[in-house]
Amino acid sequence: MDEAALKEVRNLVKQAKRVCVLTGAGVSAESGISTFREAQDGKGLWSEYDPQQLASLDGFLQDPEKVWQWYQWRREVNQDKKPNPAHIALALWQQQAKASGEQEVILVTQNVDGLHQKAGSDPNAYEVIDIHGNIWKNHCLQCREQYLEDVSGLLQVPECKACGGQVRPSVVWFGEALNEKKWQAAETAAYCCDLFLSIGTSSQVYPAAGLMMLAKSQGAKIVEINPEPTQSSVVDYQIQGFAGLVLPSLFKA
Ligand code: BJW
Ligand code: ZN
Repeated sequence: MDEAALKEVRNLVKQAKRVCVLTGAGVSAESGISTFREAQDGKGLWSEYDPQQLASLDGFLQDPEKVWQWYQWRREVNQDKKPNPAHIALALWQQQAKASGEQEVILVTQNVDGLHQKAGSDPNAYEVIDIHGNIWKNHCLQCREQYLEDVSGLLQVPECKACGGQVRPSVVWFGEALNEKKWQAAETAAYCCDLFLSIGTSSQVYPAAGLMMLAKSQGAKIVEINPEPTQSSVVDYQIQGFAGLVLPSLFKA
């Protein structure tokens, strides 16, 4: 870890008034959840399938059962996973910032695993904005009604109670628009912040990857935390390391 950069970022963290944190799959890697790119590189079960094809409306329409079972398998693998020191450090930071009233820390996550929420980041207060949805929820493809039945172990696509349509996981697939309210809140957080932290994301998937540029255009300082830094030209401070190690050390007094 670059101690000099860490020291400078520690100061930025102390001084910032409005912070926007964007997290990606790398933040959950230390909880044992494989990242999207790892899955794409063929690690683990289902490796013969392309996640980019499975995580799409076309993929679902072509073979709903296959896509449904892929999500059921991921839910099963992820059900016992727990927040790691990165999730916990961020939740504590948010809580302390709120209590002090001196900082606003808004967390925008691309992760659908719900681990930020489990760590205590509060979705009701819009302190965590899950722009790609939540893998633990389902809704009807046709009428969008939420499906509240327990689906554990179910290998067939359930039918909507209201209209008989096909039930799908409440995540945002490729080619689908993000929830407008959530996306607006995320854009506002990026636009208004003076410090933007990009943690554990490859910054390849839009529109999330554009938030960093939006923050930069308004003069925010940009910090990236990733063991494999991206080549983004807008980053001011790159901290090469694992989120679960870097974040707790960032908030040390
Ligand atoms: C660590 C670590 C450790 C490891 N600590 N770090 C502009 C240009 C080009 C294309 C587009 C564009 N705008 C839109 C598009 C198309 C598309 C897109 O971006 N495609 C790209 C592939 C090019 N975007 C969309 O389709 C979006 N929709 C859209 O734009 O709609 C327009 C529209 C408007 C109006 C009407 C209709 C349509 C939707 C995107 C939805 C993304 N969904 C997914 C799946 C969610 C459900 C599921 O999980 O199954 O979200 S895709 C997948 O990628 C998932 C992730 O949230 C997302 C981002 O991935 P992330 O988090 O960055 O993970 P990785 O794996 O890529 O990276 C992990 C990183 O962690 C690595 O860098 C590691 O080094 C690091 N790491 N260990 C810290 N311990
Ligand atoms: Zn329905």
